[in-house]
Amino acid sequence: MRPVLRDARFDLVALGEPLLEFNQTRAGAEQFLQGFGGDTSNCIIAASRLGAATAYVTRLGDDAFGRKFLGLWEREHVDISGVRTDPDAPTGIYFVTHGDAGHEFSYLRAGSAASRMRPADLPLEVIRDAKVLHVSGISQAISASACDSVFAALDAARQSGARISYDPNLRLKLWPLARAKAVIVATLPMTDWFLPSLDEAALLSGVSEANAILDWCHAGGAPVVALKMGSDGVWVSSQNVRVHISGHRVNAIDATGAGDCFDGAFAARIVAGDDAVAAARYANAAAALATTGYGAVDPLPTHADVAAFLKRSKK
Ligand code: KDG
Repeated sequence: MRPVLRDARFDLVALGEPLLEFNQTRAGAEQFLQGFGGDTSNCIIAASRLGAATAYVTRLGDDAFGRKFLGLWEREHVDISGVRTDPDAPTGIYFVTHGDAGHEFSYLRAGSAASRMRPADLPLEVIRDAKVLHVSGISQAISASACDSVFAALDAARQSGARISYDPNLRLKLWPLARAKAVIVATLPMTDWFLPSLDEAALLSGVSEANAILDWCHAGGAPVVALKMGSDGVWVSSQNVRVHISGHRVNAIDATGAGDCFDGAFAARIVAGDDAVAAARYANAAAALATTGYGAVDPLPTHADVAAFLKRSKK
């Protein structure tokens, strides 16, 4: 039997690829605002803003964009002792454009520094010092060696007693559904908290109704699932509980990174002692606030923001 969350230097360590973000100012506009993205980086910054002790594991290019990220994580109090610089490959970037169907991502990341992550280079001392390790399907999709690195990190974290948080973040521009499904399904039994969105879980499972999706996740080996439904809230399910938490009405401007904010907030509250339902209630509010500004990182809320919002929403 694995021990309960133990003492460790970091509440949350995330592993994956940061992407410099260029976000269209409105549908059809030619102007793009520079910001920061990359699902696991968004998640770790969200957790840090909410008071968790955090560290990030990745590789950056030795370039201006990589240096921007180092400055960002320093400002956001994210430990970077697990960040390596690759002299031979660039930091990845992506563009966010907006249209009637919501936002669309276009990537310039093939051959990026993070995609050259290899198990042999992992900073295991950082990963072993985590209470929770967070990884995503994007971390696995960017290359075969990154995928191997995720599995090696999961092994190391589990052996040291860390809990595993996993967001499939299905991006079909990065890998075909059949391969994504094979890898994600193989990862499910290694997780403690599986955090998919409704759309991606429906694609992975082949069923569309929330209860059927949750059953599919548990049958695949995920003990606790938070099924993110955007403005329709979230379902939380385990062997003992299945509850729906309603969404919040906010003036949503850009949903980029809202799911990552949920993940970071969820982990921050779990290590603070919440159970999965309480953590999801909090994360649901944090994610709603994350949609009220442009970009993946700028609108991420602080604990004071979330507490005030939850108080207002009770009235
Ligand atoms: O969840 C938002 C992320 O998807 C975005 O920041 C970019 O990491 C990204 C990706 O790979 O799509």
